[in-house]
Amino acid sequence: TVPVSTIVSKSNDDNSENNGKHRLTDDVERIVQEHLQYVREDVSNGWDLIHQDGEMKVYRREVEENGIVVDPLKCFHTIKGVTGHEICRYFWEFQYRMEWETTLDSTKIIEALDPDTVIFFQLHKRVWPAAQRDSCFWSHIRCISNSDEDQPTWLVVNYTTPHPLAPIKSPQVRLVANVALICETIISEPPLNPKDIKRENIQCKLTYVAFVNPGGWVPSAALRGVAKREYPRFLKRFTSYVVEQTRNKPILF
Ligand code: H15
Repeated sequence: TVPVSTIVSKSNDDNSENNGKHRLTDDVERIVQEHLQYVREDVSNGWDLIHQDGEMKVYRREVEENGIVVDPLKCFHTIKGVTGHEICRYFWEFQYRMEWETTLDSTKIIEALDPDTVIFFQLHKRVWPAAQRDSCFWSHIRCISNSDEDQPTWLVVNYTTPHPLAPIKSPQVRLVANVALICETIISEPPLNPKDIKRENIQCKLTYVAFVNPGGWVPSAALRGVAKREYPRFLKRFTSYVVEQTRNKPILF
């Protein structure tokens, strides 16, 4: 784990005198709303099921832009014993990232915009036969309450943004991404007293969507091969990690 001192700067905007708003507030809002719409669209038309393992299903649509593979990806999974908040929290928090990420050389927070929104700079592991990539993106975590009875929906969005502390230095290539993790908590046989809910009575329904542009040409077959292997691997490893981490902890609703 890396100490909080790796945070290079707090927001330049003085959020306290600005109703908690910052320069990216409107962008964050727009992208969050787009994901909440998009998550409802089904995958019966034009999507290929590229991986299935128990409850986990990974779909993709083959799309190229100017000869560059930008295949949208949509994954569904159901995980027993954890809440949507727990899944999203472990995905968003910087301190756990290198414990479950296997595709990164490094990660750091270069700006904190508000308590729920930070800007990450990451160096990705080089994937044969492509050059190494980096990424710079805002990452936002949010809870959306649906109704008084229902459990809230939790989500995290990672969205590429430029930043003066992270200039693109050629020959370094930058990934362009729009990624969302959206989670619902299901409680089976809810006891009369919410305090009596046990981990065996909860599960998390997860949807993960990714639009990633490699930011430069990569051979199509190689990139599709990497994606087909790495996304299921990520989902399996990350969700098992959260189950392990939370097993003996109080449930975080
Ligand atoms: O979502 C994942 N990881 C987060 C947290 O590290 C970051 C991610 C992101 C990726 C790129 C840019 C910005 C943000 O949201 C899990 C990612 C799993 C990675 C699966 C491997 C993808 C392979 C295709 C990448 C293109 C590589 C080009 C050479």
